[in-house]
Amino acid sequence: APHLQSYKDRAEKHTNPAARALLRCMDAKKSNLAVSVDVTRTKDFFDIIETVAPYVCLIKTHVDILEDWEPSVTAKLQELSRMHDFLIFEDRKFADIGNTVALQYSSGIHKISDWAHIVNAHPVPGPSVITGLASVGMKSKEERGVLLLAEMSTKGALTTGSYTTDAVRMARQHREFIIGFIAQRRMEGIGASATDNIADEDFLILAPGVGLDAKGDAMGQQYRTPAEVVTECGCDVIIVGRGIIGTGRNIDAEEVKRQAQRYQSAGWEAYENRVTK
Ligand code: 5FU
Repeated sequence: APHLQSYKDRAEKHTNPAARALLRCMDAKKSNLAVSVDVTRTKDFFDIIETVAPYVCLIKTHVDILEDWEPSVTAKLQELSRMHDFLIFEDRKFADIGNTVALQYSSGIHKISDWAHIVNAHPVPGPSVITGLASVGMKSKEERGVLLLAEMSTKGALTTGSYTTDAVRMARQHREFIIGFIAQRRMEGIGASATDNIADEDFLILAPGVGLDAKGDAMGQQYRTPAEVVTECGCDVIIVGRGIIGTGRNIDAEEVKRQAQRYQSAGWEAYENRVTK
C-alpha cells in the first residue's frame, strides 16, 4: 500500500508529472506541510510565503480573496516557487459543467492553469468536471494535476458514504490527471471492483483541518493533529492555515516562522512513524 512506502519511492513510480514533482519535493525538503495563505493583501501574502517557503512542499492559495491582485502577483508566485522549491495549489474548488470549468481554469483575470500546478474540483457535477479541466490541464506543457474533494473537514459536511465512494470511482477512471483527493483519510481501493487494477493505485491525500492548538473555529471548521491525520489516517500532506499564519492580520514574521517549523516537524515525524522502515 502506498501509504507504507516512502514519498521518494512513490515519486519514482508515479505517472503524473505534478504528483511526481510534489512527492520529490516532499522528500527533498523533508516536508509534508502545505501552508494555506488566506490573506487579503498582496504584501501580507508574499511576506508569509517568503517566511514559510523553506519549510513547505506546497503553497495553497485562494487568489480570489486578494483585494489588490494584479497579474504580477502570480508571476512572482511562480518565481518564488522555482526559487524555494515548492508547488502551487489554487484551492478553487471547481464545481460546474465541463465547458464552464475549462473556461474558469484557463481564462478570466486569474488564468489559473498558467501558474497553479494543482487545482481541485467537487465531484458533484459528475465526470464532466474532470473532462473539462483535463481539456486544459492535459494540454499544458507544464506539470498539472487535479484533486477531487472526496471529503471536507467541516462539521455536517455532505461528503460522506456513497458520495465519497463515487468520488473515488470517478478518480480511478482518470488516474493520469486526478492525482488524489482532499480528504481526511486514505482512499485507495475504496469502491473498487474485481476488475479494477488497484495494485498500482497511488492517490495523494491532502488533508485540511489541521491544528495543534485549536479544535475548531466558530464557523464549523474542525481540526485534528498531524499525528491523527498522517500516522493514524494515512494522509500525505497536512494543510495548515490559521495554525501558522494566525488571523492573517498584523503578521508577526517570527511567530509565523516558528509555527511553520513546528508543523513541519510534527508532520514529518507523523510520516516517519507511519512508513515501513
Ligand atoms: F476542502 C477544504 C476543506 O474541507 N476544509 C478546508 O479547511 C478546504 N479547506 C481550506 O483549507 C479552507 O478553504 C482554508 O483555505 C484552509 C484551512 O484553513 P485553516 O485556517 O487551517 O482552517
